Amino acid sequence: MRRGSRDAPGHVVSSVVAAPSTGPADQQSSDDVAEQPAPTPWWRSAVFYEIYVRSFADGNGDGVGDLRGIRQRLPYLRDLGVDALWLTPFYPSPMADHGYDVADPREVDPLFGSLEEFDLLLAEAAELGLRVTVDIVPNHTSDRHAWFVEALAASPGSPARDRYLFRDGQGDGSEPPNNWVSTFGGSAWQRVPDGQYYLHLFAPEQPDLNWRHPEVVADAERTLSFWLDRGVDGFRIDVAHGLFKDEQLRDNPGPPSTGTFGVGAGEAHSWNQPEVHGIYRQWRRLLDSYPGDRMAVGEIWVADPEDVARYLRPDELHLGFNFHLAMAPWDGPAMRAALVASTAATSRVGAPATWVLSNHDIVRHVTRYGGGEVGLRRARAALMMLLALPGPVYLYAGEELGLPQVELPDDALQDPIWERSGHTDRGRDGCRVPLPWDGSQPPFGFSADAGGQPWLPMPADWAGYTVAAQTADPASMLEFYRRALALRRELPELSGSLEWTLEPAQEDELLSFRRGSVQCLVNLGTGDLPRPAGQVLLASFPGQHDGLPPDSAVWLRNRGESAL
Ligand code: TEU
Repeated sequence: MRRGSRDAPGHVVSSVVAAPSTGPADQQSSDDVAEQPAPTPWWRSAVFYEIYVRSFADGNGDGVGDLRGIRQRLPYLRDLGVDALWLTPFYPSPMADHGYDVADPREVDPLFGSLEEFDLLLAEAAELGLRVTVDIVPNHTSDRHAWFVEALAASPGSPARDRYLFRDGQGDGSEPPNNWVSTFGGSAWQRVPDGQYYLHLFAPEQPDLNWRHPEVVADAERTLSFWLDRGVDGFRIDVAHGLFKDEQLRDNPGPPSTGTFGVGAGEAHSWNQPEVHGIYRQWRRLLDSYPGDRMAVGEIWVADPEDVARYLRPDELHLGFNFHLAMAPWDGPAMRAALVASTAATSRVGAPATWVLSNHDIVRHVTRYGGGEVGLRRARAALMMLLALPGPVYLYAGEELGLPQVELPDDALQDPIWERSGHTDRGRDGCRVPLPWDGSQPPFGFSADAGGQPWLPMPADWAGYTVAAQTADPASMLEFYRRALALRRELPELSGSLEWTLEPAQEDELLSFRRGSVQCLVNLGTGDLPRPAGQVLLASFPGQHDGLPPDSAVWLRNRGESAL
């Protein structure tokens, strides 16, 4: 069942001075029509919105977000001005990693709803012009998946064990098969009663699949087809850089890369194996066999931008999150280096860079950029930078409200990282606190039943962050996001290629680039900077200002006549 068209009415936007007519060239001759280039696929410039399902909106009052809650908030998402949604896993799961431990990839966990509810969500989203993409988790299953239950019951060397990576221990058998460590802390190997070990690059409840097994390959394609047949517009591929491991499972040459934005040479044998590209070529053929420009974005946590670009070749994935910028500090040279390296690498394979600043795994960028008023100011400027760049953008639910990272009490923490790190790493719950919708006290309208305790405690002082409190307040983060998203949609100039308008030597404090007649300037410094001539289309700072204040951004319409 394929859903309706995308011609649903867009949201009402403020009127913007239209791009100046180019005169007769506006009128297309029949020759022009014949030479019309193929339309640009929607995903190359879309604004996606990540919904961490359990934290967005709770439609049945049990304290956990669900599909019904999302359905109820679809008009809010239409009015925000995003183009597409990314729903994190809502499949049957014991929730050891809150849904990224999937027990059945072709069903809906009753905690979140049902397949019927999902179909309703798809149809209602299409009526509002919203596309829907879903997560696929191919690297591993839950330890409650039927395959793994069968593997545990089987004996060493049996075919059932070959769908996963079971190995005998080293030495007298009591040492793990190699030196690999879990992303969540501790060894990546779990011993089972008969003495064998199985690999889990994440939690022990997430056994890694053996992607050299044909049934594993076939089952993943069955899952893709299942959701494509239901009408999804695409996928976010979890751990896209995983799947294949070194065939001999050799020791990794060095320690895991820390403080960077992805795996590096130290983990050369456990991630980013060349065989993975063959899978994505198969998946691309499958996606392209469906109408409607279905797409896939890879979560490719790989440090080298050239490595990431290999996943984005024309016959592989459409998009890959750019974590280089996401992990850059609020610093001109660092951000420019990330922007230049990423756009250069992806453009060499004809793909756009996919910009993101927050998601359900990393500290919310309002806090990363300093928190408080400074963090909010910088987050506004960062949004304007992202929306002015060529390529699609992924927003993370709650960033439009200016939500900060939350310091949760120890007894509230549920991320497996907290336990597996021996209580040294507080994990990711702080960026997953449920969204505040209205009211003056927790759960701030998150749950249909005000009595429902949200699955993570919400700060008592969040009344000012609620959607209701920010709606119609021209100074609020929410109304700023709405204006910026509407303007990006209305500005035809924001479709050309990127041109830097300042030499690197001047980049210490100022990022400045141009797309057509729109110039974007971001002041990452601590003092006012002069502002070039031009019509101010949008500013991240309130009120009138001759220059460009610290931690702020502006979009100007000019022709580039004026150097700084
Ligand atoms: O994350 C994959 C992954 O590599 C991240 O764990 C990342 O390395 C780390 O969080 C950086 O801080 C995906 C999902 O996004 C994550 O929520 C899951 O826990 C993980 O896969 C396992 O499925």
